[in-house]
Amino acid sequence: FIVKDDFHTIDYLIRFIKHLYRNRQVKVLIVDKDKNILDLEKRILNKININVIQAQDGLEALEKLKTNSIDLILTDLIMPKMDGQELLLAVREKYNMTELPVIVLSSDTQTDKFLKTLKLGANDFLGKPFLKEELILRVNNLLEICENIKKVKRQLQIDPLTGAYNRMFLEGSLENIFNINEKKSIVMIDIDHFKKINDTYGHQIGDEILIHFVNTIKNTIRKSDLLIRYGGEEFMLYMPDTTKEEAMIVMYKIRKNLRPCNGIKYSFSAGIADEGETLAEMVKIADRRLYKAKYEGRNKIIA
Ligand code: GH3
Ligand code: MG
Ligand code: MG
Ligand code: MG
Repeated sequence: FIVKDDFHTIDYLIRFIKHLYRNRQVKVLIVDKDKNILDLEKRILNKININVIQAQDGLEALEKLKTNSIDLILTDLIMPKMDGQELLLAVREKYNMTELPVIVLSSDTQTDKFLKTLKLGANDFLGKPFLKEELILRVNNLLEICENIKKVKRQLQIDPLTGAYNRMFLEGSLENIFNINEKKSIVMIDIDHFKKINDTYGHQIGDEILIHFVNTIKNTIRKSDLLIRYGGEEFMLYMPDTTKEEAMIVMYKIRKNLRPCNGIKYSFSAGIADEGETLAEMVKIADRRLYKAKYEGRNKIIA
């Protein structure tokens, strides 16, 4: 981040930016009908360690978007087949301004069409001909801003105490991931007699147990399994491609791996479901089984 002006020359600044991208695999989709401009943009961006994918019109750009992971689009406005404005509109149907930033380039910067792109979802624009330094600085600024926003958004979905996902993740991202046609299991987990642990040892120890519990689970589950802190000492495990019999095996493994924390022994109860049409329905079924596990004396796993 640039906080004070100790970049004595613009060359020094460009070298600094180049250094920022050396190990980052950032990819920019450059779109222009003119092959010479594409090659010029490619040379400039490659020089600061940014990779490029080229396209000569909007349609080709959309094709390239399907098969490449793109961090930013730099597009001309006037092009055959599909122009920059149409490309922008198509991109904005799928990606918002921080998911996929777009810079529009044009030689006719005074036209309505060019100015309007800013309202249609272009993050920035640049007139042609441009200074290579200006292109670099604008691309870099935009990438930094979007990267920071994405970081904040990811952070908002994480429970700060335990590092598990939180309700915001559950209600936003997980509901989008949910696919009725795929096999999966949901496990509702609740620590037994947690109030008593708090009352006996204090809330700080209670907090440490929550962290210890999450770490134990995370060390046992697969990378694709998602652990969400559902409420105080209640957690939900989302296990893709898993039957409830398979989920049961994992839960027994967690129980076996659960060591005392600060010398304090504790246990959990769990309910597992692999049936239900919606996420809410699956949660309801798993919840019923969790209550049964509690009712039957705790430290039980029911599917
Ligand atoms: P059961 O076996 O029926 O689940 O009993 P329980 O005591 O675990 O359940 P109960 O719902 O009565 O109590 C849950 C407790 O969890 C009460 C609440 O103060 C505590 N708790 C919730 N969030 C936190 C937290 O972030 N830190 C700590 N230390 N305690 C928490
Ligand atoms: Mg309770
Ligand atoms: Mg409890
Ligand atoms: Mg509870």
